[in-house]
Amino acid sequence: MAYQDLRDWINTLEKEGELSRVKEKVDWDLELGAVVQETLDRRGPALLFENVKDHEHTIGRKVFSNSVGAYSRVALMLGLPKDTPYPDLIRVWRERSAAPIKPVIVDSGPCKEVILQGDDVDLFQFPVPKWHKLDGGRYIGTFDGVVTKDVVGDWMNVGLYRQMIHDRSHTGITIPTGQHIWRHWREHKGAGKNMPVSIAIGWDPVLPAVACAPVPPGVCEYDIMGALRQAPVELVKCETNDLYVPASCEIVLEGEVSSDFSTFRDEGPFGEYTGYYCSVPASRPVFHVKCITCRKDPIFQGTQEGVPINEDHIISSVNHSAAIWDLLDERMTGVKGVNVDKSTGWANVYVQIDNSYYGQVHQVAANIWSSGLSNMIGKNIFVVDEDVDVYDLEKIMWAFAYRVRPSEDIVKYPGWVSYLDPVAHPKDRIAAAVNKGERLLIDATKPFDNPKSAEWFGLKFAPLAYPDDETMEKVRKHWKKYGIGQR
Ligand SMILES: Cc1cc2nc3c(=O)[nH]c(=O)nc-3n(C[C@H](O)[C@H](O)[C@H](O)COP(=O)(O)O)c2cc1C
Ligand SMILES: [Mn+2]
Repeated sequence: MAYQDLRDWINTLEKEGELSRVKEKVDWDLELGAVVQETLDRRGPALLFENVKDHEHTIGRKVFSNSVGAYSRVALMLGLPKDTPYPDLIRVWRERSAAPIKPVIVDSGPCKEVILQGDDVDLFQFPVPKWHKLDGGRYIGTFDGVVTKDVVGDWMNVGLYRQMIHDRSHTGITIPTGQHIWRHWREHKGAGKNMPVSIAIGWDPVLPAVACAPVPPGVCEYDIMGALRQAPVELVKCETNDLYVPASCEIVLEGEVSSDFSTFRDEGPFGEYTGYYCSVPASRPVFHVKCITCRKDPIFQGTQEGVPINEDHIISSVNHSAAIWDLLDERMTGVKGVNVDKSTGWANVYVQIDNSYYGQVHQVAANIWSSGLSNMIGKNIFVVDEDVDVYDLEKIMWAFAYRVRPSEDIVKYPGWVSYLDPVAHPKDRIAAAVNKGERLLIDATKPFDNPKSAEWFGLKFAPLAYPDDETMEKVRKHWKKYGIGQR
């Protein structure tokens, strides 16, 4: 059964032993971010901060974070047993998102319990953390859904784009080239219009999980959220624009982004998913908040980005692996597993193939690098055989150690890397959404064209020094009789 709202999700986490309530007073200014970081580093639970300094009497008093920072919680998000393995999460994500479920519109909902307009609009009514010391300000948009439409109004998009508070009613927002919000913004600019924007914070955990997922252009993320939760999203119309948000979400910010460059203000820097500060403060678009609606005693949700492995790396390893696998299946055959690596902030992608035709390895890299997804994903691509567990980094290193002949199997590809990748020095910055840099294909499969060798028992590659299947099968079947333990 789908989660009704953030509170339903928090209750479930608590029942499952996946939540800690922090009753101690915590400062929004750096302390809260550090507590979240330490919890992430300890692979700890989701956190509900109930007592945030300076916010004892504001409209919003609580902060929720580390929602899906463990695969056990991603499994719960999908209504699966907590111990569902990571590869199964990817499989379920792919299967469900292939059958979108359209949202339904309802008349009203809890997100309208409190409505602030005009001079009452005040973003400081919410306990928004300053996450890291070098951040340019308090970041209100870190794990939410930013809703926009194209000019015609046919395509509603929900993406996760960071926002920094400038003042009571303005945030700085990033609209990088190529992102779907950028397409909408460019259309509005072309039509000489400001772009309406609404931001939904705190709902079923699928909201940020899908907002940060690579959903194809033209597809509304609410349809995919419906598919993942196996129930349509109930949407309500915003007060001041034609955008729609989940009726039971905690907080909604409504307003618009101007297309006039003279309205831009400095935004950033911000600790990024690569684990570094790579975006300098720059003149960026401004979101003018004209109306805030929220629930009574709303819970603000956010996340700590930065050095992996954080919540965003966990959830995106699932949704990015699903997207890359979909892309490869569309373009080639024989892909058996995809792992967009959480520990490298998705720079490394490990792909398992059946190694059934010459060129297959190179096609993996060419297909990923030819896609726009490669701006952030897959700087380094490792391809392995079916006998190497693509979800086990130690096995990948073993394949790298013994199946790679550097001059043939390591291919350098010149081109671009994410503009958030510190391999590009600021002096060499090209400004746009990407930077100059090199990519790497590491072919860690058994060489395809080896002749058979008598020394290798008539095989093309040295046989594995591992007990034969038949004996292992027998031993496993009768494991208990050895009295060694259950594993
Ligand atoms: C915590 C977090 C913050 C993010 N911030 C930004 C951002 O500021 N700008 C951006 O372009 N993408 C950001 N992303 C990545 C986008 O959410 C992702 O590219 C998504 O696919 C964008 O939606 P779209 O495909 O509809 O454009 C962020 C992702 C996460 C998990
Ligand atoms: Mn989109």
